[in-house]
Amino acid sequence: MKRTGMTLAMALLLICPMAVGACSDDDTGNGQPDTGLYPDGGDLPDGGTLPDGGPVPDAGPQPDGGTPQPVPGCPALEATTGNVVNVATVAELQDAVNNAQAGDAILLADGDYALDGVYLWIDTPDVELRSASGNREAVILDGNYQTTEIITIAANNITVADVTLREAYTHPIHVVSDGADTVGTLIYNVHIIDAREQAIKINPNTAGTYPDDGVIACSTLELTDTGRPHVNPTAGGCYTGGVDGHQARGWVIRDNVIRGFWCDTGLAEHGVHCWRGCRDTVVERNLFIDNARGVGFGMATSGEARTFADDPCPGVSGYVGHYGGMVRNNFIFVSDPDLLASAAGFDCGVCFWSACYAQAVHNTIVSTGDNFSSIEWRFDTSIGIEILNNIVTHAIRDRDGIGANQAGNLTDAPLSLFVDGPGGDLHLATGASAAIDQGASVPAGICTDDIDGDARDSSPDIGADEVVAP
Ligand SMILES: [Ca+2]
Ligand SMILES: [Ca+2]
Repeated sequence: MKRTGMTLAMALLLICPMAVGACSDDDTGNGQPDTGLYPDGGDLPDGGTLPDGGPVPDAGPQPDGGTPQPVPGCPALEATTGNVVNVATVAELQDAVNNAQAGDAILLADGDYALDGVYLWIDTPDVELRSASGNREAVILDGNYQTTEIITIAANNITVADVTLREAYTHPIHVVSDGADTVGTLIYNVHIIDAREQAIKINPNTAGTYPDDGVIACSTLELTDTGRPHVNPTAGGCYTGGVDGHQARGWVIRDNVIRGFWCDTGLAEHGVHCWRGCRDTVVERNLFIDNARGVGFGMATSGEARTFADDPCPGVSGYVGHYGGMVRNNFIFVSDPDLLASAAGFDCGVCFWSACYAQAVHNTIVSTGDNFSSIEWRFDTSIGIEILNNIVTHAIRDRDGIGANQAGNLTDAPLSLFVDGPGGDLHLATGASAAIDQGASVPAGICTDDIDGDARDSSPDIGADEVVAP
């Protein structure tokens, strides 16, 4: 294991005008409204011992932020039909949120809003909070590491869209169920930069109520080299991550860019992590770049977790971290030499830890250096797992000998199979005959298109990209 000192200052090109994500726990007691004790997920367990992978291969030219990817599922959000409340100052914004009526659309004028401790607690249902221009980069809500949670969503059918959130002391967005279930959250075309903890956290605030059926789409969640030294060093040194969901059911996390969640010391939470009894999470068409861990379903083997009366995983009892769920058509890419040289390195791409009946289908997972597992599953509750048609540069690991339905996967794939393997364009190269048309048949309906929205043909290509004839 290696450590480095300072990270390189790398130019950050925003890949597409969209992204956000994360869920976890904290109890900072810093003067924001009493949200109760968020369930403590405990210290994040060690991701396992990294094997000695020998020298890191030459990654070639370093990416300048990755290659822009088309995002077919991200049209501009429709104009609001709500009752428009225009705001142009922090005071107006705070007043509009605190006095919101159901059906309000709070539209922010372009500008930089220095919150400096001001927070937005939305507990009225059917409220939109979005920029008037639709240009997320033109409306910046900046916590300056003084505001803990910039936006707390504690009511049904809340939309947050077309804005940038910077420098939250804890979570830029926190979705909670506060005395009742919170459903219908939409986080769309939001840019989250440099949270001190997880970028989007989802968890119950009151026992027996849950934050369910939300969507995080077309957003960018990122931790930059500038923000990384500000990460909360508790829980092993790197208490951050993208989306951190606890006990949440039915979330869809799609078409996002999630990048940079790692620390020199400690193991960051995943780019998307749902655990402690989450269910039916769908993670698709996302671009994960330079995260210590990509997607995690489950984590622990004991503790407080949500259970379901309808027995969603026959044959499993006791603590379960995640029920069902699909990880499909994602690119997961690591090339940052500083991440690769960090204490934790690139741990796992898709990580099912106490995740019953989870599916990883048609993902492309590439590291230009080491990677403990491209895909792994562990703990005896991880039954019924399906690993189908993934193309990965490293290993697929059944860590506890549980077994899984595996078909059509290509491991130890060379970078030459991709349009620009070292640079992160993970579309299949012309002539990638080891992958093109080489996938197994998958059950009808579980993966009918690819990361570009291209239809899968009758001979599916391995990985997230289906090559379509011009
Ligand atoms: Ca094909
Ligand atoms: Ca394609």
